[in-house]
Amino acid sequence: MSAVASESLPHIDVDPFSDEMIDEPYAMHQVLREAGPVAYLPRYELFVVPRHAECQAVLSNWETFISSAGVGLANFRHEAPFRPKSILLEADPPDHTVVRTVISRIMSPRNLQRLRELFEREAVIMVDRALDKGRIDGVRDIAEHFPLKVFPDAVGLESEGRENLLLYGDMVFNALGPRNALFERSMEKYKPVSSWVMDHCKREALLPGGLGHLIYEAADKGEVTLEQAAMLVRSFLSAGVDTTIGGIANLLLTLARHPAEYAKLHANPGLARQTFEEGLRYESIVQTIFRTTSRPTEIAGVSIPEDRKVLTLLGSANRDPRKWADPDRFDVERNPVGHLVFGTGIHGCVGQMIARMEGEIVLRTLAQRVKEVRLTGPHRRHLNNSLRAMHSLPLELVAA
Ligand code: OVM
Repeated sequence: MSAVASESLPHIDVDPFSDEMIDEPYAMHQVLREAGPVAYLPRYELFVVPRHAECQAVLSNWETFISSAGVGLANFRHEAPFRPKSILLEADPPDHTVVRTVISRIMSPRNLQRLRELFEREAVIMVDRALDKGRIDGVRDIAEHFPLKVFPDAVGLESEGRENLLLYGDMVFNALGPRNALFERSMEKYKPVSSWVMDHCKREALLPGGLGHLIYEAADKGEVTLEQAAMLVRSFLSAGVDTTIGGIANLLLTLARHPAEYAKLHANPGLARQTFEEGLRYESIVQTIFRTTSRPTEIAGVSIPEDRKVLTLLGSANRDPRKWADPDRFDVERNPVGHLVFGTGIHGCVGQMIARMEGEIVLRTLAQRVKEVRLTGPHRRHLNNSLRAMHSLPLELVAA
């Protein structure tokens, strides 16, 4: 190892997966960022990367920081995966490349553009209904309502039973953390609906014309096998629901807490896209993702042995003062390009275009029709090992 690889490694006794830290992680992020470019958590034998530059470097180096040993705390070289591995998320090249190419094409801007009008129509219906009510739960009436309607519609899922997807996503994202009580509880809740979820990955369950069917058409052409096609639909159902819901919920809370920023958006709905990005940076819906070292390496001069888990702390990177001026300020006029909430590199979120389209449309529709977003009581977070999610958000919407 070179001489620079002698940077000290601070040991920090903190549990990022405790209820308290999940509920309010930002003080812990600061401690970790100030401790150094890499910190060590003895309780999990885990290397943590809390700053933006190193998170980006780790996620960009798929050869050293691999995904096939799992992208959660569990190391699949030594522990059985909690479900059959995702062929997209928990894979490395060359296997990953084949399925990523297929799914990227299906999620292409041209395919997604066809969905835009449908999404816009649903957003108007939803916001007008919320305005009629006046007082709403921002989680139930907007953040959950919209993605649970438009995304399964886009995939080609029947309407009945879609709320089962919430339980699946919650379990899958909890499973990226330790086997703590949060994980166990979400697994118990998910079990009764597991056969529903797996059945709806099958071709017969999917309506023609949807993104799910396009995956099976790729199988017909021999680009993937039928088993792989079902697994890729499973990836849609794993990654595409709780994430967008939480992103929108976080943004509603943030806007309600920053009325002056909301006023800017209301005055200029063209800021919707940028505001969605800033909201994602400010409260990262995905807080944590892991890699595993395939060889001895170093990060910013800190040595890391082979076969070790490395946690990229996305929520912390997105508030790293080394990257962002005044990072704890929510600023709709900021240019937040470079935030890491979708990851980066070869595993960068393949659904980010559809997620952005959902967020932008919801936000623009609100900006056009709603003058004020007021908090009418305390919000409650939904605790999850890797998602910064919301349980309830009492709001009053004032018509423009
Ligand atoms: C998957 C998947 C992909 C991205 C995120 C995710 C844990 C799952 O392929 O199942 O959430």
